[in-house]
Amino acid sequence: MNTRYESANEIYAKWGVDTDAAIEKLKNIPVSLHCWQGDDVTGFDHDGPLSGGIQTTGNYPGRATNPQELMQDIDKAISLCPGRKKLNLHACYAIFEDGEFADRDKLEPKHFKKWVEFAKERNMGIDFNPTFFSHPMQKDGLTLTSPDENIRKFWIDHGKACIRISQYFAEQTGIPCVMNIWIGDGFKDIPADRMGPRMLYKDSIEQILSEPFDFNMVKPCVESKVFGIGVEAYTAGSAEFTLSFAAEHKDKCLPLMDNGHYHPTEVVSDKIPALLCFFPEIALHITRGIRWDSDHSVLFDDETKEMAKEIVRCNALNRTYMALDFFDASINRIASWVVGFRSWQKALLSAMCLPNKYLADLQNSGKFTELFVKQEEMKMLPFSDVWNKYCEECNVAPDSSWFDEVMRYENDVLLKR
Ligand code: RNT
Ligand code: ZN
Repeated sequence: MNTRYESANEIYAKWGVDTDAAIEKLKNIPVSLHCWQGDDVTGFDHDGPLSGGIQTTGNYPGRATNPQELMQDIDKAISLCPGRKKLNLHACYAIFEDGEFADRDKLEPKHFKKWVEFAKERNMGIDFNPTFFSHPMQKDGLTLTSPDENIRKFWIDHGKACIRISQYFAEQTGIPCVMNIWIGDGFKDIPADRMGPRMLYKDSIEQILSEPFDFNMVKPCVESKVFGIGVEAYTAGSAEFTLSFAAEHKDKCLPLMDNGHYHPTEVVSDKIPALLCFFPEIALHITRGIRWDSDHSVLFDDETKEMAKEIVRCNALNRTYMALDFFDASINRIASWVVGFRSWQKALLSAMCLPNKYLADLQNSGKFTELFVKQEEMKMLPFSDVWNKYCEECNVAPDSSWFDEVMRYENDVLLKR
C-alpha cells in the first residue's frame, strides 16, 4: 500500500511538481530567527522600557532576562522547527562580562563573542541590527535625524560600530550578515519641516556606510515604515525615502520591506516582484499586522502564502534575505516563535509545490478563466502530506505535538524564572 506521502507525491507529479525536490531544496534555505521575541525586545544593555515607536503588550510569564535564558529559549524553539536557521540579533543584546559596559557608540565585536560561539556551534549565520531605540540618547524621539549634532553623531557612531560587528559576524561564520537599519524617528503631529529630517537621515546613513566593509559579506539594509506609536503623523524613513536611498546606493545597500509597515490594503507580495526588477538582492521582515503594525506572530495565512509564492515564482530564493520580526508578550513566547517559523516554512514549501510554470503559461496565453479555476483547484492538493514528510526528514513533529514539549518547558523552566 502507498503511504500518504507516496500518494501525494504522485498527485503532485501529475501537475508536474516534484515534491521530493521541493523538500530537499527547502532544507537549505536559511530563514533568520529574531532573538527579540524571547524577551519582548528588551536586550541586556539597559533597564528602561521599550521606547521609540514600537511596543510589546502582554505579560505572559517566563520572559528571558539574561543571555543564558535567551539562548536556552532559542535552542528550544529551533529544536521544534524544521529547516535551516540564521540568528537575528540586535545591538542591545551585547553581552558584557565582569561588570564591563560599553555604550551603543562604543560597542565592539568582543561584546558579541558569546553569540558567535552560540551560532557557530549550531551552524547558523548571524544577522544584525543597530538598536536606535530604548536609549536616553534619543532626544525628542529622534536619533539619526536629530538636529542636535551631538545626538546625531552618537547614533552615527553606533551605526559604524554595528558595521564593524557585522563584518566580524560574517568573517567568523563565513555566512553573509544582513545589517538592517530601522529608526523610529518621526513626529506625533503635523510637522513644519518634512524634508529637513530626511536630509539628515540620508547624510547619517551615508556616513554609517562610509565605514569600510565587504559588500559580499555584509548586507546593510534600510527598512521603511509608514508610522509608529507616538509618531503617527510622520516618519522620516518612509517607503519612498528608504527605497530611493537603496536605489541610489545599490553598491552598498539593500531595501528591506516589513509587511507590517504599509497601509493596510497595500501588500508586500506585490512589492516583491516590483523590487526584484531593479535590485539584485532584497530583504524582508516577515510579520503579521492586525489593523496596524501590531507585530503578531506569522500564520499560514493568505498574504503569507502570497509573499512566499512571489519569492519562489520570481526564482528569487537566493536573492531574498528572509527574517522573521514579531513579538507577542501575551502568549508563550516559544510557541509564538515556533508557530511563526513553521508558518513561514509551510508558506515556502507550499509555494514550491505549485505548478508555477503551468499557471504562468495560462496567464500568458490569456486563459484567465482556466487560471481562475485551476488556482482554486491547487488549494485542495494534499499539501499536508508533503509538510509531514518534510518535518519527519528534519526530525521535528509534523503536527502540534511540539506543544507538549513547550508546556513541559514552561513548567520546568519558564515558570521558575
Ligand atoms: C519596527 C521594525 C523593526 C523592529 C526590530 C526590533 O517597527 O519592524 O524591524 O521590529 O528592529
Ligand atoms: Zn521590522
